[in-house]
Amino acid sequence: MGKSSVAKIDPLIGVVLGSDSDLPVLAPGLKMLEDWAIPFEVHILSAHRTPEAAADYGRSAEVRGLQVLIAAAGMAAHLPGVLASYTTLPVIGLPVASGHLGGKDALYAIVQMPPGIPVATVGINAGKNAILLALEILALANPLYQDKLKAFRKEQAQGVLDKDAHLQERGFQGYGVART
Ligand code: RP5
Repeated sequence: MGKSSVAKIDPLIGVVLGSDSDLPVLAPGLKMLEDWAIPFEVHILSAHRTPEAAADYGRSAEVRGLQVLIAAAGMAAHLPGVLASYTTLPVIGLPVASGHLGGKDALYAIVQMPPGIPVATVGINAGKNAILLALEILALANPLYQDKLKAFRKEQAQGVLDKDAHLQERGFQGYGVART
C-alpha cells in the first residue's frame, strides 16, 4: 500500500489566523465544521510578520478551490484586508481581543476598509458567527449545507425554549447558573 487510501476532500473554507494565540477564539467554530463534515483548512499567517506568505495565500486561494475566507487577527488587524486585496472571494474578518485595547482596535481596523475592497466583519471574538456566516455563503449553492444550518437553528431555538420552561418551573430564584 502506498499513501493513505482515504481521499482528501479539497477545502472550501480557508481560515487564516494572524497568530496561534488567536486559535482559541476559532476552535469551537472549527469543531462545528468538523462535526458537520464541511471541508476547511486552517493556517497561521501574519500580514506583518509573514507578509509574502499572506499575499501568496490570498493570490492562490481561488485557484485552489476555496470559496470563502475567514481571517482572524488582533491589535492592528490588517490580515483580513490584506487577503481581501489579493482575491475577489468573500473575506470575513474576525477581530480578536488581544493587547490593551480589548479588540476594539482590531474591530476598527477590520471594519473600516476603504471603498472597493470589502471585508465582512463579525463581532469581537465572535468565532462561531464567522464560521456560520462562511457556511451561509457556501449554502447558497449547496442545499445540504442549508439543511445543516436549518437543523442548527432549530436546535438552538429548542435550547432557548428549554431554558424558558426551566425558568417557568423553578422561578428566577431557583433557576441556578446560566446554561450555555
Ligand atoms: C496579531 O497580534 C495576532 O492576530 C494576535 O491577535 C496578536 C498578538 O499576536 P502574538 O503576539 O500572540 O503572536 O497579529
